[in-house]
Amino acid sequence: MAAERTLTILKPDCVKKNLIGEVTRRIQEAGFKIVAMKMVRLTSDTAGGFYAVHRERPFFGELVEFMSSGPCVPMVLEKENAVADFRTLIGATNPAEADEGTIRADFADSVGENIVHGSDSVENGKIESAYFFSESEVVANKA
Ligand code: YYY
Ligand code: MG
Repeated sequence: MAAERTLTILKPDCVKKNLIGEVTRRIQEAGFKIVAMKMVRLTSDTAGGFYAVHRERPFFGELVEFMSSGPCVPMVLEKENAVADFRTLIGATNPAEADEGTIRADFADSVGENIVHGSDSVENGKIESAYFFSESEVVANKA
């Protein structure tokens, strides 16, 4: 059976701080295989569509503005228990509450600008991966 997959986005703050390499290194060191990856600049519409579930939340406008403020790097990651293990690797949404040594605790400035996205369920991981990648862009990585 194929290992579980999750969708991450290295957010615009991660790219601006030149942390693509360091965050990707941590992801790979934790055992995740990258099976799709690209750099994109989201528009307000594509950022808003991705976070549509948060449409009614007070932070939605700022979130859309931030996510479309510069390029970002979505990736599909594969690993056993990928969804939960990735959430553990990145830490809590608010970096002030994130466990020591997590990506958000180490690099994020605020709850709004928190370096990385991680899917919250296997089902949402599939939906979010399809938001960025066609089937032919997701490759087997058996290295
Ligand atoms: O899944 P995760 O990113 O950890 O948090 P969500 O609750 O799904 O919120 C998505 C996104 O929205 C979060 O990464 C930053 C932003 N946000 C915010 O700006 N302020 C909040 N109080 C909650 C979330
Ligand atoms: Mg979420």
